[in-house]
Amino acid sequence: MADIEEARKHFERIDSDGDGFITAAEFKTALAQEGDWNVTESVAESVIAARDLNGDKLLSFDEFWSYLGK
Ligand SMILES: [Ca+2]
Ligand SMILES: [Ca+2]
Repeated sequence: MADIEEARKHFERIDSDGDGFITAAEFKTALAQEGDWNVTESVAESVIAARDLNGDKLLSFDEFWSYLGK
């Protein structure tokens, strides 16, 4: 079971400009920092799209949280 405080910290780490939404570019950068350099922008975009519930191409915390499975 996911912990919302941990999820929030993880979300904030990925959301590097702190606007409350994760873009494909931020996601790609975060994965690169974790050592996964194989993630391209188009891969990051498709990962975001798979979790993006309202179709704005951004991942809000609510969308991030529901992806984790609550
Ligand atoms: Ca952001
Ligand atoms: Ca969204």
